[in-house]
Amino acid sequence: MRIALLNPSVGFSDRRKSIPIGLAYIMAFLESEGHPSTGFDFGDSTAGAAELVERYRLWDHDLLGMSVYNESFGVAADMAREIKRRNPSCFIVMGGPQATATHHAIIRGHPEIDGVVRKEGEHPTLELVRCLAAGDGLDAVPNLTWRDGAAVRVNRETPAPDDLDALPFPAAEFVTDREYGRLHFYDAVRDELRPALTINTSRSCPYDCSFCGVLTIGRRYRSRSPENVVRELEFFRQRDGIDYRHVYFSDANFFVQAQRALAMVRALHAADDRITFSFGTRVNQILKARDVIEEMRDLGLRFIEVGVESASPAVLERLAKGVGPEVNDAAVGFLTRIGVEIALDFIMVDPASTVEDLQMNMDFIERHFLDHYPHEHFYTSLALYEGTPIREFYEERRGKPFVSGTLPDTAELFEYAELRTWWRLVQDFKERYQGSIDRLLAKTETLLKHPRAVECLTGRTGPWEDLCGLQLDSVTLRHAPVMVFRRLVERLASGAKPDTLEDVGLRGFGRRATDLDDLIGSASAALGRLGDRLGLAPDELDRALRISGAAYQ
Ligand code: B12
Ligand code: SF4
Repeated sequence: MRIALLNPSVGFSDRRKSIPIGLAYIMAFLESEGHPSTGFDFGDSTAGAAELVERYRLWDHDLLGMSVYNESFGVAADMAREIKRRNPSCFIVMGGPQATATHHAIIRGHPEIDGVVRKEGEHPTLELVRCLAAGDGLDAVPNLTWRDGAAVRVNRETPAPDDLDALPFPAAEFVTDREYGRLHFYDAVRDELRPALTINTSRSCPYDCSFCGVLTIGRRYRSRSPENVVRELEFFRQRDGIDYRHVYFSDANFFVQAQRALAMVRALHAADDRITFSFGTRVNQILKARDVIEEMRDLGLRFIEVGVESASPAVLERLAKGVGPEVNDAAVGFLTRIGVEIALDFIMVDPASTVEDLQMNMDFIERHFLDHYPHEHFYTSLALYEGTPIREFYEERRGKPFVSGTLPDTAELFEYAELRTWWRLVQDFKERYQGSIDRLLAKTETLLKHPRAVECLTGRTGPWEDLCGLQLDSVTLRHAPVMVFRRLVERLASGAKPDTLEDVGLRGFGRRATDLDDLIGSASAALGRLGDRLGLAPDELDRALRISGAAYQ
């Protein structure tokens, strides 16, 4: 049987690119049961559905499974239609968080899709393969929702696997149309770029955050053993011939049980004491086990992706975080004090946010010095994933449902005019300036680390004063977004109605108090001049940036 598993495009490139882990698990499981498959990862492809179907002969399979995010459902359905047009007998099945949440509606409304496997996919997909290969009916396939004539059939559910150690490691290769380089981690502590691996050590999460798509996949938290996780690292090191030195734990919530998490990293450290690692978790858990976090730091913990989400009590309540802003402050303060980096999960605005909520968020970001880089959290908004309580909350509030299969457009959801202005102007800033600021900061950082620049700076020789000037300008550029957004939020709070960024104020930046456009222009010119004076080839900075890309993103 010709089987393919595919990750459709979400329409943009995710910089922290790893293989689609869920699909890799299913592929490895099928393989271990004698059913090899081909993987396709078009997660950040910009090519059209028909083009990809044709170029990779996606129609030429007996079974094609797609992993569907809310963001990718539309593209996935387009691909399914195209595949069916070319080969009506290809069985198309969807899985993943979005498909699980909307299984019934998909089968009812999309004749091009034959089935949806709800929740965890390994065992149900194997049963599906067996039934299709044997020409049996589909009644016996657990977790499958499928079309039986005019009826939608929702098969019984099988419990998700308890023993995660029994699953084969997610070893699968993916064909992709946009080559993504190997995953890296830039270790600022040792100023070193390290080959990195993503490992998932547990499934689900026992919390109830109202916006979280993880919960649609199942609520039962389960964990792997530390030994099994260490074996996975060794397995991939051997398979790839790469000395992976950083582990990104991709668990929805790695720190649910502090002692479990500690056992995991102690085992990794015992296997290789050069290993560093990072994970995501909640603020209350960090505070409950500060001693464990400190021990983990000593064992190589470099950063935690912290689910702060908001600094407003009202928004935190809507998001059902179960913590107040003071807990966020305490956790972030603690991590900063002990020297563990923070990757902030932050939702700057949700549809019912007010200017006061915005002010609290801006205060939080500035209070903890999280305003300089990356600037992503200024641009985030709540995504209303299907199957989540917060989506239902806003449907009730509006008195009508959102269109199934789509994410509502943020710009159209705001309940207050000030927030609509905020969103419009912040997006305008992003479009006009953020790309140039990112590129300039990355290049400046690369230039200032170049041995010839370091020599000038430390010896006060050559163009060292100009290098210092560039350094100062880059500090201003780092803070430019927060300066503009602070001005914006204050103007909105005072009742003003700025129409453009110019009304907000794009003047008075840096040592020469220039316009933002002038500052960007003069810093770029200085960068070029300094490159010449240091004798760097014109593309040397671009090359260095490409190599160390992960470090500055
Ligand atoms: C790590 C992670 C990432 C990583 C790596 C993801 C990857 N490539 O696998 C990165 C950072 C790249 C990432 C990116 C994104 N992510 Co993400 N991610 C996660 C996270 C935290 C863990 C994923 C993981 O390791 N899962 C473990 C595996 C074993 O589980 P699984 O992926 O769910 O797969 C199982 C089932 O879902 C099912 N299944 C999945 N696909 C299929 C397909 C078929 C055919 C079948 C039968 C079954 C099946 O079977 C799998 C095995 O049991 C999850 C939350 C979570 N815990 O799932 C969010 C999560 C999946 N991500 C989410 C989102 C939205 C995204 C982005 C769109 C974010 C964005 N807006 O930028 C991008 C899209 C990536 C892309 N281009 O493909 C949402 C999805 C919500 C939704 N309803 O759509 C989640 C649920 C988090 C959330 N916000 O609530 N993500
Ligand atoms: S703690 Fe994280 S994974 Fe758990 S429910 Fe909340 S957002 Fe989801």
